[in-house]
Amino acid sequence: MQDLTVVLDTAVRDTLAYLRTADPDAAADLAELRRAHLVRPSVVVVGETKRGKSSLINALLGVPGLSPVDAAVTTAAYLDFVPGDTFAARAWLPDGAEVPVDDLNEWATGKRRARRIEVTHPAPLLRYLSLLDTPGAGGLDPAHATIALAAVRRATALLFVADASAPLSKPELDFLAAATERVDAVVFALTKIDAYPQWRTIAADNRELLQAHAPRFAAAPWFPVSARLAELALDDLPELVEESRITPLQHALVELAGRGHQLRLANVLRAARGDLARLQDNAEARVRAATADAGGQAEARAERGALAARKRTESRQATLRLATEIQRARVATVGHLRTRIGEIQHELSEKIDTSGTGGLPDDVDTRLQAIAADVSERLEDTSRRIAEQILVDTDLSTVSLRHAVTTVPPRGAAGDNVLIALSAGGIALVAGRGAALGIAALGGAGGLLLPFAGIGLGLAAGGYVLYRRKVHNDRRQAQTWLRDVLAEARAALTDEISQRFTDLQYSLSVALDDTIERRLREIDAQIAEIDAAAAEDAAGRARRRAAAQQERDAAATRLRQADEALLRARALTPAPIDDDRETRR
Ligand SMILES: Nc1nc2c(ncn2[C@@H]2O[C@H](COP(=O)(O)OP(=O)(O)OP(=O)(O)O)[C@@H](O)[C@H]2O)c(=O)[nH]1
Ligand SMILES: [Mg+2]
Repeated sequence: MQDLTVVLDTAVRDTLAYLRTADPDAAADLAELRRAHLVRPSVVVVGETKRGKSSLINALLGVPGLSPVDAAVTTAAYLDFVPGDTFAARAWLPDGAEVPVDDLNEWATGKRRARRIEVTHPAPLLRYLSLLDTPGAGGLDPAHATIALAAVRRATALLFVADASAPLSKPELDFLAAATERVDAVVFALTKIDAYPQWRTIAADNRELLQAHAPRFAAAPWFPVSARLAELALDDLPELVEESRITPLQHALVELAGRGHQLRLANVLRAARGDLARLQDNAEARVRAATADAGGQAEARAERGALAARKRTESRQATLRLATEIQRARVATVGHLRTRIGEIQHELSEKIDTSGTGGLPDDVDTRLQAIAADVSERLEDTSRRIAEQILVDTDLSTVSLRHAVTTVPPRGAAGDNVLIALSAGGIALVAGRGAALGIAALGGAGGLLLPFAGIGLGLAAGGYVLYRRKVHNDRRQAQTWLRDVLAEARAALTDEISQRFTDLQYSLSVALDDTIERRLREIDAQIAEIDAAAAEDAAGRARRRAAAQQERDAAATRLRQADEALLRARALTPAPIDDDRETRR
């Protein structure tokens, strides 16, 4: 059987070649989409504190001590390991500023506070994927888990780290369940096997626990590893490499990264599918126009005219409905924010009364981060829902929607940008670094691209407030401080939310107008075709018919090829987002 990557690659190339003559605009957009889809896969390393996440990352990269490991101090920031010629690091501060990092240890362990740290390194594994080290989740403060989950949503795959000291705990299982709602591919690592000779029993226990609590992963492979042995091997005991068992895990991750590439190629094809179907339909209509007798032609013309009139009315209705939906969603989201801030206020106010003001700014900061992550997620879901609904309502889901919204600049370089990519074939999120670059890189695409930024900016504003104002030890003054800080943060976040909805409404209405306009032009062209055919003699009509038939067949061939490749992609890879729409066709 031919390799799936080759099948997909060939289908994408053939489709592009065909579209270059049949519809140059669509071809240009798809070519952009393919380029932008060369975005690298990212594996997010998650697990409870002290399970050995940072040590494992160092072992995988072959660089002891790269991600700071300390028995006493916890990883406190998100560390994003990306490829680069040399080792370098930079941090994003709570107020959004970007600074070079000289002492990674200080930053990573929270002595200096950063939202995110990007570390470039020439380690070979990073050529295939980037790795994100996260602060331990689960068991901890629930706010921490929310923030970790927000990072997880952006992942191509998860590397779930547990250690061999004990079977999976309840918080670990809960976190896994929440994390994998969004991410399909999970690789499990069982660390510290050098220290726990009974690790095989633990691995068996874990499999049973998964069978009971997360059956989807009952058969998932566990990779037993020892970062300690890997480090010794690098020192001067190379014979320990095998015993460290790091290599199989490295290979598995590279394989997974390769699969990400296939999935993305499939997404390009899925976007192209809408264009191919449209071209086939148009050619078919021209065949009919050249075939019909005089009576049939008059009928067809009347039908087309009525369709054009209906489209115009629908366009106005869709714009209205869009405005209503957006308004409703805005009110709901701001209401949700108010409730969440109220909860924090209540919780922390009680904490001041019972245990004083120690650590208050950190508490507020962590909770605001959690809220920002939560609200960002809501915003994304809402945007997708509205976009989908508008498309289905206006019967545009069958029309290739294409509009690049390049007017909105990427915000907050902190990597929390998301693109919502809508195409006739489905809806997907393009997230993280890729999206930040993608907004500029994707001049257009085989679908609608909605730039969407997380609300990191409002969050930064919240953080900034914290740094500007000093909290007092006096409890009454601390209560006032808490109220003021939360009020300011709420105002900043409310602004952000409103801005996002304004952006969304603008993007969607421009895209709607554009799509309907294009559809109307196509209908006009078809009416002109009917008129031209009517004016010709029988021989002329036959020629027209033959030409149209040839075009239709060419489109049909490409469509078949795309569908076959997509079918195979489905059989061999975990089901990507929104597959059922295609099956229904
Ligand atoms: N014996 C042994 N100890 C390990 C191994 N991997 C990590 N450790 C130890 O486990 C402790 C925690 O390791 P980290 O890598 O910091 O764990 P982490 O999950 O990143 O911890 P947090 O960032 O605090 O959540 C450290 O003391 C490590 O030395 C291993 O393979 N074998
Ligand atoms: Mg760590």
